[in-house]
Amino acid sequence: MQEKDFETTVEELFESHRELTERKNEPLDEYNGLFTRYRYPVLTAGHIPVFWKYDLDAGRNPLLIQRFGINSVFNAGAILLDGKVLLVARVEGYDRKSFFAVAESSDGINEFRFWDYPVDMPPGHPEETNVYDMRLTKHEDGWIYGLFCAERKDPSTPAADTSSALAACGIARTRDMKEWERLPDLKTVSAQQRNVVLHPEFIDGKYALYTRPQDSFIEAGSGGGIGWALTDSMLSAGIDEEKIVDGRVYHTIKESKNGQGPAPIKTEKGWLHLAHGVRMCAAGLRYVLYIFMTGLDDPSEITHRPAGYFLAPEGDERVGDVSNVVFSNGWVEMPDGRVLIYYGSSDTRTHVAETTIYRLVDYAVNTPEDSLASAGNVEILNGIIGRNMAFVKKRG
Ligand code: M1P
Repeated sequence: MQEKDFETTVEELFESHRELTERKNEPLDEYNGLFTRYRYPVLTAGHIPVFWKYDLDAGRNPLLIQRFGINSVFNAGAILLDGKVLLVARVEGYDRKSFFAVAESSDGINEFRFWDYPVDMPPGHPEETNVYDMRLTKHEDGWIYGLFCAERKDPSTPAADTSSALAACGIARTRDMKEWERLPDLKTVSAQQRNVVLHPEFIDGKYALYTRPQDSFIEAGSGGGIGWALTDSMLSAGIDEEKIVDGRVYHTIKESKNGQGPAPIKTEKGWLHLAHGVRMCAAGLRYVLYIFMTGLDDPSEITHRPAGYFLAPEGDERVGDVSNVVFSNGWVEMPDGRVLIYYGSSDTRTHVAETTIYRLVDYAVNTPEDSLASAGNVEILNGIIGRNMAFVKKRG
C-alpha cells in the first residue's frame, strides 16, 4: 500500500466510524403499550474506535492490517452518572476474550462513544480467562459496584477437557467508572455462579445479592433460579445460604434457567425487576426477558409476576453468534420517569428499548399471572374477551 493510500484509507475508516456513531436513531412504529424499540443498535462492533483495531503508523503497519479484531459488543451494564448514560459493554475480540469498555451518550439513545481506553480490570484469580456481563449498582454505601462473571478453566476436569469452565462472581467497585478496585470474588457454597447482582440498599445492615447458583457451566442442574443471599461485607463477600426467590418452572419461558438482569428499580409499588428466562427448543436455547416485582419491605418476596415474556428476540435480533437470545444486564431510570432498557441480541450487539416507570409498574401489577396450564390461560383470556364484548359490539 502506498503512503497516500494508507492515509486515505485511514481517513475513510475514521469517517465511516463517525457516520455510524453520529447516525440519529429512530423509534420504531410498533405499538405494544409496553416499550418502544429503536431502529438501530446503540452499540456494535462497528462502534469500536478505529485506533483500537489498527496500528495507525504507516512505518509499523504499512499494509494497514487490523491488529485487534472486535467480534461483538453486547450485554452492557448501565448507569446514569453526572447526567450522562454510561454503558459498560461486554466487548468480545476475535480471540473470544471479553473485556469491559465504557461508552457514553448524552441522551442514552444516540451517539454512544467509547472512552479512549477499555476498563483496566485486574484479574481476581491467576487463572481467570474471561470476564463479562457486568451489573452496575449505585449502592447506598456510596460506592458503585460492578458484579460480573469471572470465568476460568474448570480445574477439576482433565487437561484434555478444554471446554469445561468454572464461573464465579467477580466484584469491583469505583466512584467514577474510571478507577476500579477489584475485590475478592464472591465465596459461595454453590458450584458455580453467574448473573449475580447487588441490591442497591442494605437489608438488615447487610449487603443483599441476587444470585444464580448452578451445578455446571451451562446447565443450572439441581440449582438454578434467581437466589437471594446476604453478606456482611463486599470487601470479602461470602454467602453460606441462598434461598431461591424465583425458580425455574416447567413449561414456561424459564424452564431451563433464568437470571436477574440489572439491579432492581425502586418504585412506590415495589422493586421492579428485569430478568432473563431460558427454555430449550428444537432450535436450541431461547432467551427472553421478563419482569417481576418484589416487596418494598422484603425485596426477596415476589409480589407480582406478569405471565410470559416482556421482550423476545425479533427480526435481526434473532440472528448472531448465539442466535435467539435477548439478554439484559443494564437499564437506567431517567429523571423524567423514562426507563431505557439496554439489551444484547444474539450475543452480538446492543439495543435500547424505551418505556416508563409508570408503564412498567402498570404492566407488573395488572398483567395476569401464568396459570401454568393451557385451560387456565384460556380462562384468563376469556375473561379479557368477555369484559371487552360490550365495547366490541358497540363499535360494530
Ligand atoms: O449465550 C447466551 C447467554 O448465556 C449466558 O447466560 P446464562 O448464564 O443465563 O446462561 C451468558 O454467557 C450471557 O452472557 C449470554 O448472553
